[in-house]
Amino acid sequence: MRPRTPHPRRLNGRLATAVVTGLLALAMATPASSDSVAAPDAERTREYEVTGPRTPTERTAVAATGASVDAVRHGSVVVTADARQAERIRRMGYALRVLPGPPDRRDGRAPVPFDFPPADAKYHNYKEAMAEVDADVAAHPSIMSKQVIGRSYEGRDIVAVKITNGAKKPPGRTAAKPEVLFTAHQHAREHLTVEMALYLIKEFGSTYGKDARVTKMVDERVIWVVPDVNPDGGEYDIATGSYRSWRKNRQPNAGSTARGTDLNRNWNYKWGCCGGSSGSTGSETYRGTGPESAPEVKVVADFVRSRIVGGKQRITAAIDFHTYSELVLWPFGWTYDDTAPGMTRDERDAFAAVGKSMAASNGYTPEQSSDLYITDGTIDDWLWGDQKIFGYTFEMYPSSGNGGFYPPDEVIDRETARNRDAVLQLLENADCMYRSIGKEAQYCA
Ligand code: 0X9
Ligand code: CA
Ligand code: ZN
Repeated sequence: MRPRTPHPRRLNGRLATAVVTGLLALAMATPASSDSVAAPDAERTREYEVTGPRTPTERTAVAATGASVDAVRHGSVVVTADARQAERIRRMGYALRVLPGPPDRRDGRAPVPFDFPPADAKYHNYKEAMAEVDADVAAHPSIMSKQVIGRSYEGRDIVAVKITNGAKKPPGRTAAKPEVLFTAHQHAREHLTVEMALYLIKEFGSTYGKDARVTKMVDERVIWVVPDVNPDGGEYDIATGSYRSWRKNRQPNAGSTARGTDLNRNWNYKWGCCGGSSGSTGSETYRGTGPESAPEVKVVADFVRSRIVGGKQRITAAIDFHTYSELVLWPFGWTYDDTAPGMTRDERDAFAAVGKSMAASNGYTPEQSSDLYITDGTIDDWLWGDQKIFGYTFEMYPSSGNGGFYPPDEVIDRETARNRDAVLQLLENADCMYRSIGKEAQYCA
């Protein structure tokens, strides 16, 4: 595949392409720094196993160093941390063990700029993902359409695929169809989530009219899939042919050489409230200068708000896909409490009932997100707290272990299909989430 331009908004046309190709060739010669400025050593992050923390409070304290908590086990966690964050964790009295870096899947072959290494060729880079979306939409025009809902910091299209049969109405319903949102790839290195979104689009397209459950949901719901919330981060992560374990977007930060905002700390609900994000630009969980300061978050939040029609939010339920740990998570992340202002007992129980039922089908572990550690400014807290959308976070394969962000492409088919039933369950519940706790009459009459 030809090298693609990393900054489509600012560089257009043939001359620019030639310039960029030249720059890329230079960058490839020094794989550690495909940016014009190399990241200082202090900003280099590694994955560590941290032995000791065993409670949510202890894990939240580890996260408060600015490291990202990548996996939670009994009595230990896996973190991504720079040298300073690692030292702070060490001073808390915990033992750190450096884990091997991302796997080398180049198979001894020359890297192709902005593409997955040969052994992982089944993963879709941004251009391939967009081509796949276009092909699916073109193959099923009566039930699918694509919208460009905005652009990333570097100018890449952020797209939403709408899946519904507009000619069909749910039986006995006069109200508009309930809408359900699936988002993927807030975190750059979590490439399996893009495959999850592409699987859903392909599956709904190819089994409509053949599979009864799919057909009913395409007829009676409006399904939205945003397959790539963080295209700049994703492309940066694969740009040199060696995975970079990048998490954030690629927005520069004023007065700092460290780039990027953690998109899943930038949503406008209790932003930065509770020690579940960082105000330091170098942190893996940097929350940005203000809520929705990351263009990618603003684009998706504006899209969600655009689904308020006649004063009513049409989206009732959502899943935001992440990796890894095999978890089904529900809000809130900002508090350890099960219920809080903005979450009644019945609401929490409906979240938990549908969450546990979905987890029973995919074998993930269901829990409130703060059972892991405190987070603030996450999408699921915003979806519920601000929009009253039943928003879940799925942490996909693998369950734990190093290299968790880079499973080989051989697992894509199995691990995306694994969530088919859970996704259908959420769609089937989306007209009345309270049916799951036997309170349909009370809430959904
Ligand atoms: O920290 C995160 O954003 C998620 N984990 S990840 O390894 N994919 O970065 C977990 C978020 C859990 N909290 C909420 N969903 N609120
Ligand atoms: Ca492979
Ligand atoms: Zn994530």
